[in-house]
Amino acid sequence: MSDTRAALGVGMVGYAFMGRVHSQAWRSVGAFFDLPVTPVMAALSGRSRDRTAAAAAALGWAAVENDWKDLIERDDVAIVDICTPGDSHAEIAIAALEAGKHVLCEKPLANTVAEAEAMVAAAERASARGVRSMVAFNYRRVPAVALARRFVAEGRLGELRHVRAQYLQDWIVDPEFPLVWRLQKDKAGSGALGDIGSHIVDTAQFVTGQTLTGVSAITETFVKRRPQAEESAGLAAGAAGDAGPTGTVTVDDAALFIGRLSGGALASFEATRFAAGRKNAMRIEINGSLGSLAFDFESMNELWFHDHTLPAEEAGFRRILVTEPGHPYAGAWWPPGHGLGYEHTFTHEVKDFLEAIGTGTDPAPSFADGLRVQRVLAAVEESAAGDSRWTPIP
Ligand code: SOE
Repeated sequence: MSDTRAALGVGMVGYAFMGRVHSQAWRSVGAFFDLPVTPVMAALSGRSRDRTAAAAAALGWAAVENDWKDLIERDDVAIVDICTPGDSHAEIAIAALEAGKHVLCEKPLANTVAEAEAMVAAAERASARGVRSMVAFNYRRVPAVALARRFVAEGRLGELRHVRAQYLQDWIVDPEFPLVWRLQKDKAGSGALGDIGSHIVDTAQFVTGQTLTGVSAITETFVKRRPQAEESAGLAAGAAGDAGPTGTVTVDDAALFIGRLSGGALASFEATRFAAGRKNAMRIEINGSLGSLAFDFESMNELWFHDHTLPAEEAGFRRILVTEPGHPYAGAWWPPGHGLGYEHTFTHEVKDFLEAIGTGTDPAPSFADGLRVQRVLAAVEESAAGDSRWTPIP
């Protein structure tokens, strides 16, 4: 049977970790979800001609561009997927939106609030013309996290009192780990705060339906200098004035902050790349007047629920295996108990993005949601720089 759905060409910028996992999502989404439009992997853009060609062949992209400006001008590209470091998000997203292309942009939305505000303005202008945009907070698309939001929205937890969120990694505990772009402020905008702290801020706001109204924060850079990385040696020398074998780490290694949510709950956040032994432990626990929820991405198919309305003798956290057909996204995949992984959250992300495009609606999280997270990140940095004083979030 011929496919009568509109085919939408995708052009992706960047082919490192995020480019690879987004490619997996574009390749798989049509096989598992019934979509109003069909994505076609039209072109991949990267600065190195040879490495981009090799990545395109490996990841399934039909053509190659070596300048994103050429990519967004292609007639066979209707969607631009931005998988680059944060310092190029604003420039590429605004140009793509103004060229009438739908935009999916990796998190955090930008490296500054000003950039994020400009992106939101461009997104609102584009939306008026039917051009859609979304920021890639993929953890919203973990079935267990989406189920947690459903439980909170249904009132199963009652009045929310506490949100306790952590994002724990350990990939730079070794002081000899090189000075890669994620450790340089002019490329990444911030360190653990923006890279992984942005995820737990968005997840906390997504699950609770509330927004942070103020924070008090501390940050630390444990390892101040690192060996130059091949990718950044030139940049570090230029940007940080570092010549020679080592360069200055210009971002936070860890950020800890407390906050108050708009519904009155108290929140605590910890984002660190120095939690030795924790590989990708994105965790959230929510305590309410009627019960609690707990999630750990390292056991991503499980959601723990404590129903406080039960008699104490039979209450307690019970494990929900979030693999039933009635659970968010899970029914599209395998029979109960078989489970999903990190990559599936990106397939869910592009599925929701394509559905929004196909039905003429604005997807979530929007660039405005991304700006809201950016304002929290900026308040954390302002508080940490100012003796951790309480810093309201506009
Ligand atoms: C950091 O190492 C990182 O790759 C983040 O950039 C991603 O957003 C997160 O999903 C996994 O960890």
